This record gives sequence, C-alpha cells and structure tokens, in this order.
Amino acid sequence: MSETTTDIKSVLVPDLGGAKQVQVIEILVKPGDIVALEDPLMTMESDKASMDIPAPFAGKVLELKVRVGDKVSEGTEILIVEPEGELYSINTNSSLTTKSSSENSEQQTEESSKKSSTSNTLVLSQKDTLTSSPLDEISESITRSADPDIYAGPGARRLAREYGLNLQTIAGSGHKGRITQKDVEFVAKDSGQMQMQTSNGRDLGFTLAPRPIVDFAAFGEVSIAPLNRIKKLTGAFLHRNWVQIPHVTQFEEADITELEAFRQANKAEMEREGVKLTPLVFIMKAVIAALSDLPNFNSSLSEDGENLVIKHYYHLGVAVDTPNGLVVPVIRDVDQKSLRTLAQELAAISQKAREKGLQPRDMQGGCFSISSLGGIGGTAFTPIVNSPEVAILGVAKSSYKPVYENGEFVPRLMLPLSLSYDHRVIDGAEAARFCQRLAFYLSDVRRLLI
Ligand code: CAO
Repeated sequence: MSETTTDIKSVLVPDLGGAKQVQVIEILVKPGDIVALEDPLMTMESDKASMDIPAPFAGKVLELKVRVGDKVSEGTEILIVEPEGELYSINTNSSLTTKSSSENSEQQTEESSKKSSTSNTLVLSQKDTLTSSPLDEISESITRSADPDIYAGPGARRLAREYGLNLQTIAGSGHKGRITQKDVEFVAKDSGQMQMQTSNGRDLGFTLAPRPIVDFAAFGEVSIAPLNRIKKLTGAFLHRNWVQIPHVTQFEEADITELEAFRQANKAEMEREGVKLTPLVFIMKAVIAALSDLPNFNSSLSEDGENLVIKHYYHLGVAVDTPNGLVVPVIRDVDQKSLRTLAQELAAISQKAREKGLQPRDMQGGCFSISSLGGIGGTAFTPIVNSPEVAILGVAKSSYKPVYENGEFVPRLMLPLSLSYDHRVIDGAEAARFCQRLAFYLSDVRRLLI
C-alpha cells in the first residue's frame, strides 16, 4: 500500500535485531535542525554494539521525545519531525517506520493536528533496502552526521566519545574521508588521551585561571567565522605541545651567499624541467647532515620517559600553509634523495596539502620538522615542537647584511634560523652546536657531499 503526505511525523526506533532496552548515548540533533535523508539522528548502545539511527526522511526536527540515558526498544518514539520536500510512500511492512504524530504524540499542537493525515506508517520508497534492514546492519553502514563535515561510522563515534575526542578534529582516512576507528585511535594516542585513560585521568598538575568571557559585541560590530577542522585539529595539538614540552629556541644566522649563487645558476635550467629550486631543499639536506652529526635531535622520548628512541632513518615534516590552515606532511628518506627529487616531492606534497588530499599516512613518521616562512618574510620566530619529535627548525627570510670580514664590512646574504627544542631531551649546548652545524653546511653546500 502506498500513499503520500507531508504531515508532521514521529520517528520510531526501528528493528533492533532483537535487542531491547538499548540506551540512547548521544542525540545528534535538536529542535529546529534540518536533517537530510540518512543523517544520523541518535546513537544507541547495547551490550554488543553502538549504532546510529539514520533519518528515514528529510525534514525539520520539531521535538525530541527521548533524552540521553533513556532506554528504548523497537517502536519507541524518539523524534517528531516535519518532513520536507514532497512525497513519501507508505510501506506498512518496513522495519524503519515513522508514525503520524496524531497517533503518537500526546503533546501534539493544534496546528499539527490539523495537518495530520490518517496514514500512520511511512517510509521512503527509494530506500527499501535500508528501511528494511535490522538496526545491526544499519549500524555497520557508514553514516553522515547533521554536520556535513563529519563522516564516521558508529564504532568510530563510540571510540571518540570514550576518549573524549571531538570528531570534528579528526581527519578521516577512509573512503571519501570517512573517519575510521583507526583514525580515532591514532589521534587519541597522539594526543595522549589513551595514556590518560589508562592512568585514570592523569592531569598536568596545575590549574589555569579561566579565560575571561567578553561580550565583544558590546564594544562594536562582530561576526562569527567558524574554525574549520584543520584549525581545530592543529590547534589542539599545538596547545598540547606548547603545554607539555619545555621549549627553548636557539637563534642562528647562516651565510648563504654561495648557496644562493649556486641556486640562481641552476634555477632556470631546473625550471625548464618543471622543478622549482628554492632554498628549502638545501636546508632540508643541511638538516639531515646535522641530524646525522647529532643523533639526539633525531629521537623521541620513550613513553615512560626513561629512554630516547633514536631513529636511523631521516623523514622530515615540512609545514605547509594551506587556505584551510597549517598541515605538516612528511617527506621520507630525505638523506637518500637528490635536491631535484626533493624539490619535486616538496612541490607535489604541498600541492596535495593545499588541495586537501593528504592522508593521515602522509603526515606520519616524521623525525624532525621544518617551518619555513622565508618565502613570506620575518626576521625570526619561535616554532612549536611537533611532538613526539624533539626539535623543529624555523626559517625566516634571508637578507643582505654587513658582515665584518678581514678588516672590512662585506655584504653577505644571511639566513635567519630559529631552532626550538624540547629541553628535556636537548641541552642548550647541543642546540647551539646543531645550529652551528647547520650554518656550516649551508655556508658551503659542497660540504654536504663529503
Ligand atoms: N629567504 C628568502 N627567500 C626565500 C626563502 C628564504 N628563507 N625561502 C623561500 N624563499 C623564496 C623562494 O626562493 C621563492 O622565490 P623565487 O621563486 O624567486 O625563488 C619564494 O620565496 C617562494 O617560495 P615558496 O614558499 O613557494 O617555496 P618554499 O620551497 O620556500 O616553501 C612551502 C614551500 C610549502 C614550505 C611554503 O610554500 C609554505 O607553505 N610555507 C609556510 C609554512 C608555514 O606556514 N609555517 C608556519 C608554521 S607555524 O604556524
């Protein structure tokens, strides 16, 4: 049987595959929200699994009929929705059903009562496979939240909840950017949440004064610009690194007059091959040489803080400025690559980053990071260490300066370097030596060949 209506309708808990008294653990919508077909409305959790209830039709949420913590079974009314769009076919045999609010809601308004039709079970005709699935199967399906940015399955959602992570701050590596359980675990591990869980909510041992709450609109016109996911994600990590790592920044200047002459001599030819030769690739090579001279910089603190894990590979993170914020893709085995290959890889990975094409694996495995603002400007800055690495090199814009040599001032092209390091791992003297090694290699790049 089928007929059409645009009534206000109740959404009922569908077939739970036999499970009864399942708990509502998250409500993903609120009155006034517009939901699209299949948008997740609520998450339920049984002993065995958590599962999202997808919207059986598009519409506007009018009323919530359950609260977080409530126990529901098949047929429990969970929402009142005003359907949007046109026609809804009726299929009384389906397991994913909605009922007219006139049948189900005692709190129905007079207006909705007038609108109500005589039909009492409604499903979407085009989604018969979905509507007839038991909830266990639906729980396996990938669902989109009301926020179109979030694309995650119920397992990933539950895990994120357990770790107290905001899904909006997690980059998805699955099909079409879906957030998988692995992505959640990766972020949880990286942000220290797992450790906090196992040690029963270990805190950092200090409390901060609360952030002042200011009504900015009281002082003038304001507008609201939501932070995107990359900003939220990097913000959370930068904050953690800033708070957890005792930072010191060592400054140095490298004379790159000869390097620049060499670069200019080769730039045009490389450009004809489609390769852009910038100072950064030379800096990457010099960093590798310095890391090889001072291996503590190519290490991470072990989880228990008892040991240094020294890496015998050389993967460099390079901060890339994208329209959506900062990302740090990793270029692998820099020690084994030519300047040409590095320039090609740098161009490819930064383009991928700017086109939002980076996968989590593109950002994993780094040993040391470089943040170059030299193409933009500035004389120095203090980069934040990219945990679990122990140091990061900031590069500012080179400029000609008078350098006193053999009794006279001569113009030399000087490159400002800022090395921030984790003082638990690196001593100041080591940092000064590292910077000197860098300047040594950069001042005559032939040394990199030795
Ligand atoms: N001094 C002077 N000029 C420099 C320079 C330096 N240190 N570094 C680069 N330049 C020049 C380049 O040579 C190029 O000029 P030419 O075309 O005349 O040779 C120009 O600046 C632009 O370079 P670029 O930025 O396109 O290329 P890059 O290899 O230096 O950098 C990348 C690539 C991806 C690192 C860069 O584009 C980028 O995104 N930088 C920002 C990183 C960032 O945001 N860091 C902050 C992190 S903390 O918030």
